[in-house]
Amino acid sequence: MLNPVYQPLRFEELAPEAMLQRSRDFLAMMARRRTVRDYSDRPVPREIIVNAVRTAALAPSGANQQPWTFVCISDPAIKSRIRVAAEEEEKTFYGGRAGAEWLGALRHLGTDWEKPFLETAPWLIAIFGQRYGTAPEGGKVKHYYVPESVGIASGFLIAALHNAGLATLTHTPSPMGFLNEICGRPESEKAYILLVAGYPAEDCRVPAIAKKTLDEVSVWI
Ligand code: IYR
Repeated sequence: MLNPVYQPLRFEELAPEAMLQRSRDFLAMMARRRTVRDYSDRPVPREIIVNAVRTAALAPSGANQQPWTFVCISDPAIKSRIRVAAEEEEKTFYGGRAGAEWLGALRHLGTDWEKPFLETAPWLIAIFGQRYGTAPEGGKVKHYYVPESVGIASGFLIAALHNAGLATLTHTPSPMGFLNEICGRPESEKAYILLVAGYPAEDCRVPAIAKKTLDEVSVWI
């Protein structure tokens, strides 16, 4: 066994009351998050996106390989290309490729093939998973638990953006292969989510849907 190098854990212990209060405050803050599909074109300072991506990049990952690339897009020309390509896929998807069962499952969300938010919102973050890495001498490095790692990092990113006062949408045009070409990412990377971030439009409305209750989502043994 190799001898790993260790360092002290800088654990910050909280008083029990502070723990409770913080857990309640975080729950209340996250409970206000809604997926938003209608965006304002108000600009959002780059540093907020930078800090959110830095937060996402702190996520745990398989073998600490951090198998992700966040492509942060604010260039209107690139957003426009993404909208055109995504809508092309979505037209086919809603036109029948999805199948009746899938389209039925989406009906209560009121989504369709049109994705104006891909141009309106100030930021798009294309989240790529690195199926494998490249060794310094060239050659492939196997990556482990890539979808799980990217999913966790995406959760961190969404929470960080919400905490900063921004609305987000986890958009998943399918298939997403066009993002490799537009974002200039190699074949070794796979797009998982196209995250939209910005301020909601003034008159933004969201579907009247609810989350499952604690009893519905958990078992305590
Ligand atoms: N990608 C399509 C369809 C879609 C699929 C699921 I699953 C959703 O939760 C929402 C939408 C779209 O973005 O419209």
